[in-house]
Amino acid sequence: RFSTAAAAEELIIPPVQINYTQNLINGQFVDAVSGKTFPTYDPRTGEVIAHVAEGDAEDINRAVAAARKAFDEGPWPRMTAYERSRILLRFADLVEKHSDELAALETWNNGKPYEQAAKSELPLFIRLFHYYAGWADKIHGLTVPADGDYHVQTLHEPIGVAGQIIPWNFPLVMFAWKVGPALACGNTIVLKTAEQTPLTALFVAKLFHEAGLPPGVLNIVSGFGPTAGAALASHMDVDKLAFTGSTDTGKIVLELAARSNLKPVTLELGGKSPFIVCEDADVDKAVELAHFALFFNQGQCCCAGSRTYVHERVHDEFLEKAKARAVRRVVGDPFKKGVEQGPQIDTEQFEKVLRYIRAGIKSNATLECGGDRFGSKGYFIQPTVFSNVQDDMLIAQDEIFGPVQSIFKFKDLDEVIRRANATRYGLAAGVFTRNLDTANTLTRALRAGTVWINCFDVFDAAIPFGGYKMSGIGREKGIYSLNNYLQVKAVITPLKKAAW
Ligand code: TXE
Repeated sequence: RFSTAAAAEELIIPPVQINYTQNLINGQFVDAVSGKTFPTYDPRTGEVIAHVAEGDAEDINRAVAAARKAFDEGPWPRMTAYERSRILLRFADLVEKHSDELAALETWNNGKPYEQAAKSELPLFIRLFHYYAGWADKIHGLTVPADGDYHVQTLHEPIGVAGQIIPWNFPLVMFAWKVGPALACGNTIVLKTAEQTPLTALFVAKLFHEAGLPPGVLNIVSGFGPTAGAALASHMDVDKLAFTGSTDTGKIVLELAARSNLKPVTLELGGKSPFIVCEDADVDKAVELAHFALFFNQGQCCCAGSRTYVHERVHDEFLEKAKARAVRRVVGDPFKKGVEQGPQIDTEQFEKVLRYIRAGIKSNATLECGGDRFGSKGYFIQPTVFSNVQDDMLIAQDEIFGPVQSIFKFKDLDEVIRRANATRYGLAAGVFTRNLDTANTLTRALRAGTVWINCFDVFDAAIPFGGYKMSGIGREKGIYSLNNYLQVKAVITPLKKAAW
């Protein structure tokens, strides 16, 4: 049980217990077939908080068989869309009831500030399920005015068994982006959580069954990528794959999908998003937004504004203030009130970020502040700012995925457009200006799936999200996500008595 009474005044921890550590297959919590478990950690300390069933290919086989049966024979795709919608809404209500515990568990296993989990991610999770519950009974085909004497219609049918692989940076939100639309369309699911953060998905999946979800519709397997993840991506009985994670792993799962049964794949991958501060910007506001765009969630966001381009006229003032803001950033126990930044997720990510910081120093970018670990235990890193960053440096090209802001100087719009687009990624971009023409010019020119103008990280359920170039394939959220989980069937009937 996780409740430190002595520190209770300082910490805002609702008591939470880890009740679910087994795989959830066909509505039952079960051990891994191999009997194996793996540890999951508290990133504040690196201590083990639970041992979780370690699913591999055999567990995936069982989960897919359950999902297949639930799809082919079970009530879920056959019940009315309204009934499905009601179950999604009941689930959202149950999550709301357990919000504090879920936010605490999310923070405990992931390290993100509790206030962020509780005030922003849980409400967004609930909103996503309300949104997709609303779609469930509004999915329908068309009548098509084809040539000839035919009545032509399209049926929009669920695609079947969806395989979903999610990362650790937003365990609950990623669950909602994937599960919400798939269930609204009447599919069944096998979801593999990230090995770093298996706990909250199991908790909410339990709540789904309390809400009346039939067994086998949503199966959750914890485990590692090359075993459980690869088995799911290459399974012959999985009809669709949705993946969020690194670009390198995205390539692997796309290949596995192609080599097995050619299942369609949506990919939401890495990024190196530009955040462009124009010459007319209110510098104080630009500094705050650019800071948020990069440092939010310990810098562990696929869309992080990790290349801050600042116009030369405001550059020096911006730099001083950006550095001061980073120095002021409150790092510490994510359960403490007012803490803005918790630890990185695990030792690999912690080491990776520190390696990039060393690479930045070596390539002669100027280290303005930070640059090292924070404290002596856990995976905390000091908020770090580099200036004099050049486009060809490693820190300017690779996704660092940590609290490291890189500041670049530019002279004019054509130049910044060219430089902002000179990346293999194309997930998002931020633009900070008061000039409408500048905003319009940049919006049209930037090759990115999302452009935030004078805002950043606005993640409404209805707004589509996804990447250009090597940031991914397809869109999630909004109406766009429904197409990922539907098949279109064309039905043609002669109007006149045909000569058959
Ligand atoms: O990602 P992986 P990792 C980026 C970020 C980070 C880097 C590495 O730059 O530093 O990726 O993180 C599963 N077959 N992002 O190693 O490997 C894995 O188990 C099938 C960006 O955590 O992509 C997990 O569930 N599945 C990102 C998921 O893929 C496999 C979020 C993501 O892990 C697999 C996370 C395989 N062979 C990291 N190998 C974003 N877009 O938000 C791994 N997995």
